[in-house]
Amino acid sequence: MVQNNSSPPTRPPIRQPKTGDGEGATVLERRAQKVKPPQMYQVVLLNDDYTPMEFVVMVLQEYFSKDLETATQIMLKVHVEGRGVCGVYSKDVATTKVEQVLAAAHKAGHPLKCVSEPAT
Ligand code: TYC
Repeated sequence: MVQNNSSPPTRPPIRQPKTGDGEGATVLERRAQKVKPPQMYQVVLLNDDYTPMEFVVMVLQEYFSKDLETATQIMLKVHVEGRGVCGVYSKDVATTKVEQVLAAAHKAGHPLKCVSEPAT
């Protein structure tokens, strides 16, 4: 089972003992919410000198649902700057995307590298 970082956000109401004023009253304790949003992961493509630009554009379209123009922009950014973010996902989805990209690149005989890392 997947572990979450959540704990019950509130305590159950506390029943006062049946003595004195407020007999049987229900007291609700005010507590701050402790549930944090899950850490998200960005999938990053890395530049190399051999993978064809067309293959990288195809990867961005197929595995990251980018249109041709956006895919081309991201590919060129990676080509010029060395790395570029393809998308931000939950940890499991980001891991799967990396595996899919590496498998497709390996199958096609390209050295394309792709990693996931915590986003912010
Ligand atoms: N630098 C590669 C070339 O000139 C193109 C390329 C772009 C490779 C992005 C990888 O993630 C990459 N053919």
